[in-house]
Amino acid sequence: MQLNRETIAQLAEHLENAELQAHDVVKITDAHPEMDWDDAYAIQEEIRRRKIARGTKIVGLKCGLTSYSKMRQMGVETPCFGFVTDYGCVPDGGEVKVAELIHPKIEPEICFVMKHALKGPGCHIGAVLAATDFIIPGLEIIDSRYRDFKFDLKSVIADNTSAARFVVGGQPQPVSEVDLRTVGLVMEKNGVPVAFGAGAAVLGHPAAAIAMLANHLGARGEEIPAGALILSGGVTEAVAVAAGDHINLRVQGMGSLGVRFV
Ligand code: OOG
Ligand code: MG
Repeated sequence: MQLNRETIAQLAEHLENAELQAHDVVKITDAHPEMDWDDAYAIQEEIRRRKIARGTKIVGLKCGLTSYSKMRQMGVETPCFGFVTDYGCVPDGGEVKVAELIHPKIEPEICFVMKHALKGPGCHIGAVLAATDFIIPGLEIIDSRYRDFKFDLKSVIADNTSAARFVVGGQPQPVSEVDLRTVGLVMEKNGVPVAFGAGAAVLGHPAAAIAMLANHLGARGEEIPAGALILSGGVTEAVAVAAGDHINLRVQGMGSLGVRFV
């Protein structure tokens, strides 16, 4: 750790205020170039603590930057992990108010719901599949608090990996019913297909993202709890959205889900 407790608390407040007031900020590594990975996750942890203290419920975990499309789009090379909240959960077919966000983008994801807890180190896709209750399609609405969505990995980790809103829906399936590498998906914006992908875009197999999360938490003495919902990461590049847009996601053998921006 390079930053002291006061700086971590101050940066968490700064980033969370930007989220709650929907205004952008410059990336925090500009003023704190010395900050390290532990500082970045400590700031995210402090944002989480602030939310829980205010009565917010943490309803799931997320993996980010797990596909090469996303890594290339954002100019980073390593996955990152964050959390999703009760107020971020939008029902299938529901509305997202763009006035509450800065510059939202949307991306298709495969979500896992765990039957058993999972603890690294040494977690692999076999352990993930054995511990999974079911998988379900999802859409994540990301909204980096950084100006023009420009950041480095430490800044985005501190900013809870741009988490803003998410939708799960469609047809849940047991992992035995789906080839998670070849499962295809199409995301449509206002009826026009705009992004296409297959599960293998996420680290070769989306369960590999969940294994990485378990190993990341294990190194910190934590685990993925039984029952957890986990977003495994955007399969394609994220697509910018504005008021009036409607997004629909179709996932092979797993139905479809949608969301409207107002
Ligand atoms: C970081 C969040 C990435 C994903 O699924 O890759 C993410 C960002 O691109 O702003 O949620
Ligand atoms: Mg995502």
